[in-house]
Amino acid sequence: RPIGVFDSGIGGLTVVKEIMEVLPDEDIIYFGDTARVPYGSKSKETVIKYTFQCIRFLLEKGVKAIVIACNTASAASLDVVQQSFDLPIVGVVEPGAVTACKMTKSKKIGIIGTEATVSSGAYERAIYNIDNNVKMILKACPLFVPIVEEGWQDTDIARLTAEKYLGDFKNSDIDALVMACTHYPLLEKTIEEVVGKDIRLVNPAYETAKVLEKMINSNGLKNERPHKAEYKYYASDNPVKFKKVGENFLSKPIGWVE
Ligand code: DGN
Repeated sequence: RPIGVFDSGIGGLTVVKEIMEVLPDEDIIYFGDTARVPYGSKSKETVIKYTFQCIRFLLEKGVKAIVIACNTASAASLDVVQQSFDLPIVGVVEPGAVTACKMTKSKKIGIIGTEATVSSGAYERAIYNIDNNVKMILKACPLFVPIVEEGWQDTDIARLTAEKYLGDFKNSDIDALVMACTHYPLLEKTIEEVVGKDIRLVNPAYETAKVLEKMINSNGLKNERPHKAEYKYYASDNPVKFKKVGENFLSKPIGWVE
């Protein structure tokens, strides 16, 4: 049975990319809620409602585990959905927090994400659970999402926007910066140019894939039959754009989108 992954849109494919590397024998069904993106500016109640709907959609497709690739949806709803469904569900917040806590020496971490992620308090809670001596600076960077969706991540517009949002990080003593939004890994180069190489960028996607691996192993859900993994993609709107932009996120062709 496949692993189900969903996101508010296309961005979660940065997480799928890592899952494909870490778990090459697993089939994946991806759902991008492109009709209702962005989640980042919506209320917690609405994001929870959408998350339930995305999970039910994936359950109908027969998935054995679910990854909430969207930071906004993970931050708003992971606890609630884990209590409501009887299958392993992995979010991206805790893996991001774990990686950042491992990386920081100064015990000061920056976190950038959507408005909803930043105001949810989910990252503060996750990091305090690991190490309550860590200080955090959080900053919402909402314009990064449309910039990446336009494919403008390596342009002057991206650089100027990053300078405006992240200028303060340059003179702070943070040494790890969590890219707590699915789209930001595509801006990695630009962000690094702006904040400098002394600040290490944390992409929660890799650790998320490792957590998923552990979860499916410990639940006896690993696919033991080596085969060519199958990937299926569903989008709630505009599959043509999904395919075009998605191939950029995934750095490989997307065969089929429904
Ligand atoms: N996928 C969202 C996130 O990771 O927070 C970003 C896109 C959005 O809904 N704004």
